[in-house]
Amino acid sequence: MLRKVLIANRNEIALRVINACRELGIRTVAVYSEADRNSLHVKFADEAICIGPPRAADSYLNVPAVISAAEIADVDAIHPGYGLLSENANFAEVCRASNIKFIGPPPEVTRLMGEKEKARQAMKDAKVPILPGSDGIVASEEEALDWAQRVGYPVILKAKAGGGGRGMRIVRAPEDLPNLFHAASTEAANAFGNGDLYMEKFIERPRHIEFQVLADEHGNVTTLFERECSIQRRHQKLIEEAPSLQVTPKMRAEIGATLKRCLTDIGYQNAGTIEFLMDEDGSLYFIEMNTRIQVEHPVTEAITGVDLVKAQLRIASGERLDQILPANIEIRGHAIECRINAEHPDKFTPSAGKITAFNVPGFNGVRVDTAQYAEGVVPPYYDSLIAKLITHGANREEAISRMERALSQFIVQGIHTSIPLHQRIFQDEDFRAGKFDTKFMERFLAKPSS
Ligand code: MV4
Repeated sequence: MLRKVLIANRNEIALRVINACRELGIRTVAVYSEADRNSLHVKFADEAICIGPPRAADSYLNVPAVISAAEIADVDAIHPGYGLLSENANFAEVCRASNIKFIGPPPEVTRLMGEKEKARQAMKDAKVPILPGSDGIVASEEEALDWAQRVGYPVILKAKAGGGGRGMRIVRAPEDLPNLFHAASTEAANAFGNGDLYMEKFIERPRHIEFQVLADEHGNVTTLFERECSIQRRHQKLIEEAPSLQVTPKMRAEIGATLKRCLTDIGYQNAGTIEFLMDEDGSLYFIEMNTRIQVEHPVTEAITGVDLVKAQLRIASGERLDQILPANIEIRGHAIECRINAEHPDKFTPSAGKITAFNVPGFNGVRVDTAQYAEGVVPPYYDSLIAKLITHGANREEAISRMERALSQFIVQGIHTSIPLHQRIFQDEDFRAGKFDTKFMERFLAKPSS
């Protein structure tokens, strides 16, 4: 087992990793920025090291500072959490060169999945369904016009180095393509330092469905079913659930078996998520892979009983999946997560400041992952997530009714939060009926009553 782990992250996920380490008897080292001196991850870790000024670029993203802290504290591994350095292959390489275990896949695999058109090709080779589109990069407008004609409009141009919706343009007609090609390429070059684009058939109202996987370091891979993440605004997920009502047991088994083969071939290790779009006919198509633990991992934990972060730590210690997981994992009930953000209710702008009152709900089937507390401060430098509220029930109805009760008992004063927005979404007929896609929030926010 690992002896001592540095957590290169902050907020609820840092605390989540500390708790998993504690259960495994692993010592923990927190790192923190000057803005996070009074954060709970600092208080609850065995040791804590300040790594720089508030801005993430000067602290949590500062590779030499993080590595120096790891060397000073003499850790044998680093858990990157999500965001920040979690999908940075160069960081994983520096860890390797410094003899520190990076808790995640090998840098080569992270790099492959970071190049979206290469990931697409790797999935295609393994018979994972992908959308019709270009073979690799579209090098010019002319090539793009050629591919678009073959694929059929509408198409979507995406950045090879992309993610989060930047460098993406929908093209509905050939006459619009030249301008959109340049716009997407320029945006991608500015955002990612690489303007290369690839192309896919555009799905108008997709659902976002993703599969959780775990892989050990001995070539064993298992899938832990799917999450439905279509309730999102501006590429930020608001509500996630597991399982998806749209995925049949047959699809689940087929996709699971295909992913298992694919990730074994690729040499995947540790936790990962494979994102799919579901079209109007209910077919699933791979779009990208995330090589990290995700924000919404607790809904999978709720329905499988597997502690994914403990599994990550045990995998990184060299344990085999058959030592970590029970022989037969089945889906138990239904789980939903609300991301509680510190944000202004109308403008959705961040609402930083001091929390004056804080009551966390509890009772059967309710989990709250948070690093906030009364009299604590939400700094303006980082993302606005202040808590994840997860409910679990025998079925979706029970998970929903537990969520409604828990939301009503979640009290946060001093800053604005998304709790009222979540309460309104849970009253929506379409949401309650499971009738939604990635355009749901646009329609919902346009309704006069919402
Ligand atoms: C798409 C798509 C429709 N068709 N690809 C947005 C972020 C990036 N991860 C992929 N995205 C999309 N790719 C094709 N071929 C629609 C989106 C999309 C989306 C996807 C998942 C969740 C929310 C979304 C919101 C807008 C657009």
